[in-house]
Order: sequence, then structure tokens, then C-alpha cells
Amino acid sequence: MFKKLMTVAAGVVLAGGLAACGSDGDGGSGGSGGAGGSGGSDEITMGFAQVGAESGWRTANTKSIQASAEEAGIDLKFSDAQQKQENQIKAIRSYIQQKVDVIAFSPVVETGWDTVLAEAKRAKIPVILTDRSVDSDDTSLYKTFLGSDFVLEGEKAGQWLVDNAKTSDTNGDGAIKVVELQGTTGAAPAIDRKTGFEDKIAADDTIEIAASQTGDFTRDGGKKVMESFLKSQQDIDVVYAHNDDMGLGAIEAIEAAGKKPGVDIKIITVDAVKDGMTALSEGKINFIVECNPLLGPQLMELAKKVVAGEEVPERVVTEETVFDQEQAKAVLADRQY
Ligand code: GZL
Repeated sequence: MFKKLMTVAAGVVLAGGLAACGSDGDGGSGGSGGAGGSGGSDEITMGFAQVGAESGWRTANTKSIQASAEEAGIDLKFSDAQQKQENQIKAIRSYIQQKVDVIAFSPVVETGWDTVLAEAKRAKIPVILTDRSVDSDDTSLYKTFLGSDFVLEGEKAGQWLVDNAKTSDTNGDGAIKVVELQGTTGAAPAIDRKTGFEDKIAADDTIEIAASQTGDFTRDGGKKVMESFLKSQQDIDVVYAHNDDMGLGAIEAIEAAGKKPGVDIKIITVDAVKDGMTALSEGKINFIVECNPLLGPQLMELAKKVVAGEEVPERVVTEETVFDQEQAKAVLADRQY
């Protein structure tokens, strides 16, 4: 959970637009691979340490960052950590050695960053957190956070279930049994989406989370955990998946068990990527809370301000909405990711 008092800047409406990316984004250091630093020109060099390529959301997020760097004339060095914190730390250290002008990253988990961020601070390289936050007492280690309010996303998911409790009691026994597919253990979205969801369902004591386990934000992880829940739990009414990809994996497991997803077992997810919205429009998912991955344009604007030594808000929260099945049908054709 974001440690500081959240001074939520005015909601930011992120421009859409996903263009073909310039740099490689396959884990190598992308971009034009300048000699590090701005090399005397006024071109900004950014080192970006990405979490990985674990989900449709992450793919859209990477494309947005790479396309926006190109549009902004920022030389982007890009790395993919395959969801391993040690790889992100290595990438940040390499950016420090290359004397980039600014470092940005999405911390795969909330803790364990103070040492490497203190190294960046000593090297006088500003750091921007995007997408996920860190749980550190030393807020001088980064300039700003750009991303979503994950607690609010969890609250939106929980509120939908409270508002739709009657139709979610799929076996009519008066109790609403929920199984939860958590995101990556220790990741801000996993911690906060759980917190927000639990806060809201506490209003209805017929709703109970009977089992909860990480599927690591991947489709395969969601499928495997759902298979085990279908064996260990009787009368599951609802799946709450912390992202679409795990929800899509759960759909595969539910169908393999001869049940109808969205009907026999209701499904609530977060993200609203194309595959999730397609399943929602087909009635296999019942509700999706949007999490906007298009952070690129805002990130590049913040980077220019930070490098120029200008003041920036402590936190820039993206604006997001929610979708039911009818709303998904109406917008599916126009979705950019
Ligand atoms: C949320 C982001 C999460 C997405 C997942 O901002 O960190 O990570 O919800 C992704 O799809 O893997």
C-alpha cells in the first residue's frame, strides 16, 4: 500500500494510441542504445526496468512506453526482468553505470528496493515509479508514482458482488462462496486488490472467500489454481481474479470441469484487456474493473519535467472505469489493447 499520504493529483486521462514499437523490448536494452547519459545533446536517455511479459496488460504497457519514448524523442533503454526482482535490480544498476538521465520501473514486488534506489540517488539519477509502488519509508528515493489506485479497483470488484449477491448465489444455498486468484505474491496490485475487495464484501456476511492462492498474474497460473480449487472446494459460486489473464485460465478449467463460466460460476476480473473484454461480451466473465496500461505518454511528460528539475506531483493516478457484459459489447470494437 502506498505508504505516504496519497496526494492524489487530479485524475489523469491518458491518451490512448499504441503504435508499432521502435525498440526491441525482448529483454535486451532497447532504444537507440546511446552511450548513456545525454551524450552532450539535449536528448534524454531513460532506463526502463519492466516487470516482464506475464500478461496482456503488461504487453500493452510495454508498447505504450516504447511508442511514447519514440514520440517524445527520448532514448529508451529497456529491460524485461521475467518477473524476477533480482533482474530488475541488475537492470537499474546497469542504468546507473550507463549514467542515464532518468530511471523508471514497475517494481515487481513492494519491498527490497531501498539499497538500489539509494545507489541511484547517490548517482544523482532521478527515479520514477510506474504502475506498481514500493513500500518504503524513504520517499526521497523516487520523484513520483504514476499508476492506478489498486485498493479502489478491489473495492469496485467487491461492490459489484455485494450489489449482485442474489444472482451470484449460483447454487441457491444462501451462501456466496468465493475463490480468489491472487496476483504475484508481494506485488502492490495483489496486496491492494485483495484489501479493497475484502473491505467491500464485509458488508454482506453471506459472502465468504473460501480459498485464495496466487496464480502469479498468468493465464497458466490461473488455470492450475482453479483446477485445484474445483477439486478441493464444493459449490463455488464466484471467482475473483486479480487480472484478466488468470480469469481466462480459470474459464479453461471451469469448462474442462463441464461447468459454464459466467453462469454456473460467476467471474470478476481486473484489467479489461481485449481477451478479457471478449470473454465478458460472450458472457463467460460477469464484471471487469479496468486498469489502464497506457502510461507511456504521461511517463514521458513526467520524465522531461523531472530531468529539467521541475516540481512534479508525488502521485499521478490514472482514470479508469468498469465494464459489465452489455458495456463490453458496446466498446469491444474500439478497444486499443
Ligand atoms: C497492474 C499491473 C498488473 C496487471 C496484471 O497495474 O501491475 O500486472 O493487473 C499485470 O495483468 O501482470
